Parts: sequence; structure tokens; C-alpha cells
Amino acid sequence: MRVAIVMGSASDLPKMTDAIDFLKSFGVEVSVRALSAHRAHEALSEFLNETKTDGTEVIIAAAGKAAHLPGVIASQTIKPVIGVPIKGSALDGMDALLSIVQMPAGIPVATVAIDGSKNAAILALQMMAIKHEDIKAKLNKHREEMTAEALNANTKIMEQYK
Ligand code: RP5
Repeated sequence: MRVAIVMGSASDLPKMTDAIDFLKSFGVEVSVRALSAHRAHEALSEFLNETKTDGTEVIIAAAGKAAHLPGVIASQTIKPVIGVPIKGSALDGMDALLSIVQMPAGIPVATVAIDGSKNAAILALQMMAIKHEDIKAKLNKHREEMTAEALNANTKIMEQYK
């Protein structure tokens, strides 16, 4: 059970650490790389070759600005690719969002919100839960915990304004 997380730059790492930690908390192995589609495309292709045989099931790709990385990765694999637009430029991440989401027909990238790396991790786990019963059980427990937290917050608000 492995997920690969590829970033366009080491400067994207702070936005991805929650996702890395969340995946690891589910017992998933995580490969983390900073391999720009523009500045390190040969090393990127070599890494994608490794993912063919190392047990990687889903690839999360995060990039900012003209964020071609997720699409370039998707062009080289049929594994599901989840794109995370990173906010970090004068355009507040809208540039990255549109670069990632507007893929041409035939090469999809599942795109989450700007800086939405936690959802990328959850979506990767949901894909893997189709095959892995242990991940499915942990995701269901996680949902139950979220519901309990939300209802607890509601109870507190009701008490505050009764
Ligand atoms: C993108 O440009 C990277 O994904 C990063 O979000 C942004 C800035 O990269 P650095 O100039 O910090 O390396 O390619």
C-alpha cells in the first residue's frame, strides 16, 4: 500500500505535511519527492518508472503557479493522479487551480481545492479502500469521528444560545 506525493518544489512541502502524516496514520507507505515538471523532467520520468513496480497505487501531485506537474505525471501513467493547486503567487493559487483542473480529454487529473492536500490524502485513501478492507474500516471510523465532532460543536452552540 503506497502513495506517491510529488511536489513541484521543496517550497511546497509545508503545504503537504498534513497529507503525508494522515496517509502514514492509515498505515500507508508514502514516497515524497520534489521533482519539477519544468526543472527536473528527466528525474521525474525516472521516478514515475519506479512507481510502476514499487506498489504505488495513487499519485498526489502538488504544484503552484503554472502547475503543469499533475498533468505531466498523468500523461505518463494510468494510475489515478490527484492534483493539489498550491497558493503562493500573485494570483493566490487560481493560476495553479486552472492549470491543474483544465486537462484535455483523455488525461484526467482529479483536482482538489487550493491548498487542499488533506482532501487529496482522503481521496487517495478512498480509492485504495476499494481494494483494502483495513483502509475502508479506518475511513468509516474517521467519518464517524468527524460526525461526532460536528454534533458536539452543535450541542455547544445550542447550549450557548438557548
Ligand atoms: C511551482 O512554482 C512550484 O510547485 C512552487 O509552488 C512554485 C514556486 O517554486 P520555487 O520557486 O519556490 O521553487 O513550480
